[in-house]
Amino acid sequence: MTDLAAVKAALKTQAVETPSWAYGNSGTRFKVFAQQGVPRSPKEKLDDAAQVHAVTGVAPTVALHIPWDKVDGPDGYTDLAKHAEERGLRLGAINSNTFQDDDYRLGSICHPDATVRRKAVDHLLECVDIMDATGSADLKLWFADGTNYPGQDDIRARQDRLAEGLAEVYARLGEGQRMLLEYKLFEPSFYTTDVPDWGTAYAHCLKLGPKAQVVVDTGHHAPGTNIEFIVATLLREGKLGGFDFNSRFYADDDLMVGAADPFQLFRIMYEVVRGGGLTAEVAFMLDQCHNIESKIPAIIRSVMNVQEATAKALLVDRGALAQAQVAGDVLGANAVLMDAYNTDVRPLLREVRDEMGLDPDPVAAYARSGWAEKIVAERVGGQQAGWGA
Ligand code: AOS
Ligand code: ZN
Ligand code: ZN
Repeated sequence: MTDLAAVKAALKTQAVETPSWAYGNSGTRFKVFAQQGVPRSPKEKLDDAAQVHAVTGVAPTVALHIPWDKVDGPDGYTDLAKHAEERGLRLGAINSNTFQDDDYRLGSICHPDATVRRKAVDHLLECVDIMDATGSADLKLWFADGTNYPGQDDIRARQDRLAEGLAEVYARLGEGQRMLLEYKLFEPSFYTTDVPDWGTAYAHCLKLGPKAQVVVDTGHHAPGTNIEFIVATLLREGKLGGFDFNSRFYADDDLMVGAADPFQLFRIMYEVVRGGGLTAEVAFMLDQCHNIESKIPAIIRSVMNVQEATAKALLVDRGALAQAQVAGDVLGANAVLMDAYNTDVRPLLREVRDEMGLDPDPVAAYARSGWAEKIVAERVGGQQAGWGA
């Protein structure tokens, strides 16, 4: 039997972090379809994120991306953090960018030229300075580094440069700060990627120390990869720092989490629950781009999709499951898991929201709020996010 009160309590405390770049215009390399009313500044991105938190109650932090969210002045970032706080938000992970400058054609911290490596590491160190100012706990690192052709560069030397650069940044981390290393199978490099998989990320994080952990972006694996196994393993080793949630049909599609494969999301969340990962130490971040759909409603829907998968995972009758597993009852064990997955948790989540003093239907609450009309009327010349530029 599952304890419904405990399930509800867990759902009320789960926090999903939304990415600043999802609020701006983004697209593919073919076309960016500009939407009206999108934010013109980092502060306006936070204003939109506050709407998502207001209707869901579980999206209190926002990930920033530097330089897309760069602000000027000595107090720029403390001021931004204050803006967030005034709206009931906090600033979340600081995402670095070592992929947009011409200098990075052959890589950033793995580049063969030490001058370029210096520039990349300096940027990462600057991101830690920003974390000090914003109160952010996490530095999220994703490297586009890699090669396109066999022989182009020395695979092992690139790993050495990576280790050296990461170590310098790791040494700069303060108390309560972490480094979250994200892996990605391919793109933009197509022959080798310097952090292509969880094993490489894990090996570097293990060497670096306890403040270095791995990020699992759900769109960064080969088709058919058993992501929940990776999650279970990383949690077991104390190395799961967080998720970049999104959905994929083909590659790094960055579609709404839970849209393409809600069953996979459930299986992932079950391993999170099973591994005790439903705590503040695992960051549940979204990493998505909303290219053709309305952005704020899509982000609200994504947060709800994470909640639904979490609710189902929490509903798994762990006692009955363990019994069936020990008895070797293959079909029985599978049935326990499927029973939870096939439960319609929407009434439960409506109850949870009602108990939190929220509208049980966040999408409808947002539509009624008038925010969408307000931003279209007030914001002219909205900003493009970095993606799809
Ligand atoms: C890139 O493919 C990665 O998913 C990154 O996590 C992310 O989208 C980017 O760094 C935005 O900050
Ligand atoms: Zn990502
Ligand atoms: Zn990605």
